[in-house]
Order: sequence, then C-alpha cells, then structure tokens
Amino acid sequence: MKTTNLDVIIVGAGFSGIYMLHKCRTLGLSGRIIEAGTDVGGTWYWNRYPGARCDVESMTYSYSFLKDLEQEWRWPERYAVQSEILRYINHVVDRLDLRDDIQVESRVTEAVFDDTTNRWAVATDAGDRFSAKYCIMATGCLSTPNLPQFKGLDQFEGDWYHTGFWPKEGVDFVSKRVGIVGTGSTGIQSIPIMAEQADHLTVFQRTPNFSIPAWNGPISDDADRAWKKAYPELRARARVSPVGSPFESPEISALEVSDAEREEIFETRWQQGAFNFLAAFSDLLSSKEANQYAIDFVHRKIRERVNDPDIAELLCPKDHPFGTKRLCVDTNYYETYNRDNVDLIDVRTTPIKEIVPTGILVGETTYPLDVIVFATGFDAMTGALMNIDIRGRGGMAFRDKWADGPSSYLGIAVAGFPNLFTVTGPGSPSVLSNMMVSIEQHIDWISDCIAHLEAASMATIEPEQDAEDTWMAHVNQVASEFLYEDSNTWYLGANIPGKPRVFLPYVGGVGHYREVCDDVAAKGYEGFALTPAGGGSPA
Ligand code: FAD
Ligand code: N01
Repeated sequence: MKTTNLDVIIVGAGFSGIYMLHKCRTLGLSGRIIEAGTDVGGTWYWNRYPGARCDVESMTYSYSFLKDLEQEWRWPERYAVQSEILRYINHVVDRLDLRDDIQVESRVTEAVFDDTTNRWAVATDAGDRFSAKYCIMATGCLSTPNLPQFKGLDQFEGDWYHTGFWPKEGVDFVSKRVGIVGTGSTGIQSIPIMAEQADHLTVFQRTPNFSIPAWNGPISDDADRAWKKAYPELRARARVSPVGSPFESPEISALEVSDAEREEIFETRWQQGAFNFLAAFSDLLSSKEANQYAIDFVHRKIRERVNDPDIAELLCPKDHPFGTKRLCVDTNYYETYNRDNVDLIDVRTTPIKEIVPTGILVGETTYPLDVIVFATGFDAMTGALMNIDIRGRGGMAFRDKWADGPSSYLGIAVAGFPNLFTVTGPGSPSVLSNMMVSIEQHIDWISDCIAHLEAASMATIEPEQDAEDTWMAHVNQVASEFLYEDSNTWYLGANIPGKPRVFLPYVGGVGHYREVCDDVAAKGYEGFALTPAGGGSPA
C-alpha cells in the first residue's frame, strides 16, 4: 500500500487544524489535514442544530492573525449563527488556498511512532497511509458526541438526532411532537427555536443550568468601525487576560460591597449579557459565599422570567455552584416555558426508563413523540484522542497512559509520544477561555517549536516525565482553589459513565499560561528532551 510522506500530519479541519496547515506553509513544510467530516469547519460543520451560534462575541471569536480579513469581514450579529461561522471558515480556507491539502471523509484510526525512523505512521479508515515527522492532534475538545445508551432507542418509530451530528438538510419540526433530552448550552440554544416550529415540545431535564441572556442583535456600522479601529489593542488585551477576553477583568470581591452595590453590579452585568455576568466580581468562582449571591440573583431572574412558579423552581439550579458548569447563554430560553406548547419534565426525580416505539417512558408515563433530539453533549477533551489508537515509544498505548485520566505537559505534549502535539489539550486553558485565543496561542507555540527543531536539526522533542508530573500537580492544585470540583460536569468527565474524574482544563488563566509556555521555550524548551538528528543523546 502506498504511503504518503509528509513533514506534518494534522488531524482535524476545525479552526485549529486550518491555522496549523497555514503555519506549515509559512514554515516551508509539507502538511496535510485529515478530517472525518465531508468538509472543513469542525464544531461549526457538525453542530447545525437550530439556534447554534457562538456565545463569545464574534468580533473576538475569529482569527486575529489575518489582519486584512479582520478589517474586511462584516459579522452581522453580536453572536454569529453557525452558518455564518462556517462561511467564515470556508472563506479563510479558500483565501489561504489550503483546500488542496485537506483530505476529508477520512477518519484517523491509528498513529504509531517508529523509534527507529523517528516518524509517525498514520492510518485512516479510508485505507490511507501517511508517514510524518510531526503529528498534530487538532481533534477538538467537543467533537465526540455523547449518546447515552438508552434502552429501546433502536425500536423508536419516529426520527431521532444528536445535535452534534445534525443533518445538513435540516430537520422539519412543523406539526411534530418533539422531545429534547438535555438542557446544557446546546439544549438551551435550540429549545426556544424548536418550540416555535414544533406542534409540541417536551423538554426532559435532568439538571437545570444557569443561563444568562445573550442580548444578541445586529452589530451597527458604528460599532463595527469602533471594533475594527481598536482591534490591535483589544486582541492584545485578550491574549494576556484570564479567559481570552478583551474586556476588563473584575477586581472587586462580592463580599466587600454593600447589598445595594452588589445588586447594582449584578444588574449592570446582567444587562451586558453572556459571560460579562461572570466578570461581575473576582471571587464568584472561588468563594462559596460570593457564589451564593450570584445564585440568588439568577434565581430571582428565572422566577421573574417564568410565569408558573412550579416550573420556575424546576428551572432553578440548586445542586451546583454558579458558573462551575459551563455557563449557558440564551435568547428567550426561560420565557419559552410560558408557551402553551412546551412541557418541562423532571427526569432527575424520575429518570428516563427507556425509549419505547412511540416515545419516551419516564416512570410509568409515556410521552408520545414523533422526533427525539439528544442534546446530550460530548465526551469532552479526551474523547477524540482516545478514539485513535496512538502508540508512542516502545509501542506505549496512549489509551493505557491516560486510562486513569489525562497526563500532559502544558496540555500540549505527552511524555513518551515524541513530536506529537495536542491542540488545546487537557491541562491547558482551552474550554475555560475564548477558544480562538487559546487555539492561536497553541498553534503559534507549536509552529515556533517545530521551526526551532528544524533549524537546530533535531529529530525529536518530548516532555520529560518529571516536568509532566509537576505540571499536572500544578493543574490539580490550581483547580482545587476554585469551586469547579463541587459540580458534576464534563469539565471533570462526570457526564461519561466510567470516565475517570479528573479536572481537565487549566484554570490558571490564559495570560499566565502564555507566560509559562513562552518561558519554557525561551529556556530552550525546559522540561522537554530534544534528540539530535542522526543519533546522539537527548539534551
Ligand atoms: P473542532 O472544531 O472540534 O474540530 C476538530 C475536528 O477534528 C472535527 O472536524 C472532527 O471531525 C475532526 N476529528 C476528530 N477526530 C478525528 C479523527 N480521528 N480523524 C479525522 N478527523 C477527526 N468556543 C468558544 O470559545 N466560543 C464559543 O462561542 C463556542 N461555541 C461553541 C458552540 C458549540 C455548539 C460547540 C460544540 C463548541 C463551541 N465552542 C466555543 C468550542 C469550539 O469547539 C471551539 O471554539 C473551536 O471551534 C474548536 O476548534 P478545533 O479546531 O480545535 O476543534
Ligand atoms: O452538552 P452538556 P452541550 N439523561 O454536556 C443531559 C459548548 N457549547 O452540548 O447535566 C438525561 O453541557 C445533561 O444532563 P446533566 C459548551 O462548551 C457551546 O449542551 O448531566 N439527560 C445535560 O443537561 C458546552 O458546555 C455553545 O444532568 C442527560 C445535557 O444532556 C459544551 O459545548 C452551544 C443524559 C448535556 O449538556 C457542551 O454543551 C453548545 C441522560 N442519560 C455547546 N445524559 C454556545 O453557546 C446527558 N444528559 C457557544
């Protein structure tokens, strides 16, 4: 079988893989993306469910390295809809002329490091074979949909869908009785739209979530001009901020203001919408007392927005601290429960028993349905990597190394797996940040590293186990200073039965993390072992 030789193989054609391929071109290296989907876009290719849009403002949820495009592109809304983001990604791919090096409809099944040649042998389900010096896993943090194993699903006589595999042609809900399982960010975005289209919508809720209004709307020409003028400063600020945001970070504690001041600040942040709310006070995610103030405020808002007091109570999250499950951002979510054609079913008290041919059985009650939508999330951060049989030095299996939870140096590389990089991997800020900022930081760092290795004629780079262990201890220690571990979330792998409970992202902040990565590189890749080409000892 023919093997294609490359300098760099990249798995995944989302924002990460696309930028990495562009970087290969600028470094003069041959690179190719292998993508499982039929086209580019990653998250924005797969998640086409009604209501899908970003919840980080589009002006910042876009590449910063394309200075001309940044000025030319006109985002129509504050939070762009999925189709617009996908159009942007396709435009970038064409503008940078990357398409010829993107191979779609090919899933990487195996990546094996050869200790003698120091190269990765990569195989796909389409039967292709590649050999590459560097292997970049741009496989996405939220790219492996989680479909819970509901008994009886195969007998359901209607149609069912997972939001992460939404059909390109869309789904017609008109005159249908629709059921949706899941009330995370996805459910909360799609429920209001489905309710408008369907004859009847039944929402099966296991855990209510905190959601803040998006206050989405068109971006005026004036606002667009102001953003574009300020771009250099805003982007620079985002890069050194805690969460990749250009907006100012909170400095006051919720405990050091009067009740009236606190209420006023919360209200101001509520009116700004979305993640601005989390920035009301510096200690919302670290102090239980401060967090309780946020809980009480948002509960009051939910009770104001929902007419039926019993439904409102069901929608008020009471089992986890505010913001420790990823905060949801909505347009008319709570108000949707005021509609006559929407029912909310609590499947925490009485769980879903099974799917029956005509609908969903909860306890002894069958809810008759024509369509079921599973908005049940993802095997986050590790799922896509664990689905590939990755073998490092001496045939070491990635799946074995991570069997008790991921271990990584800086969330970017793993001891025993030379020249393999994980973009926004566990142990990096990734999903706790504006991902565009984190993706660009990782790709810039990886490209600089590769440029250094090539210039210095190095064969391999890989983390030292000690450096990896020290980093993981730091990741865990910082996480323990926050309230995240008091919540059963996908951040901890708690949504996947049997997944080890480990806090996956790094809470230390985007700006601080960038400094650490830059410092490691400036010190000659401290904590990494580098092997010269043509043999010799690791340095
Ligand atoms: P992805 O976009 O996930 O791309 C990974 C690609 O790798 C996929 O196309 C997948 O098919 C491919 N792949 C995986 N495994 C294989 C394999 N074995 N072989 C071949 N191909 C493979 N982040 C924000 O910061 N702000 C937001 O507003 C925001 N909104 C989001 C909304 C939704 C609905 C979701 C699900 C996520 C959102 N995110 C958001 C997170 C989002 O995933 C990132 O912002 C970003 O798009 C990730 O880009 P990526 O290229 O790293 O990964
Ligand atoms: O997934 P989730 P998501 N029976 O895991 C429920 C990003 N994103 O797709 O909480 C009944 O958050 C589950 O219940 P519980 C963002 O990072 C961003 O919504 O486990 N219910 C939960 O309600 C986000 O965090 C946007 O009790 C079951 C839901 O399914 C991430 O992607 C939009 C169940 C899953 O919620 C994932 O979001 C969309 C079962 N067996 C996504 N199993 C933006 O707005 C699961 N559930 C930018």
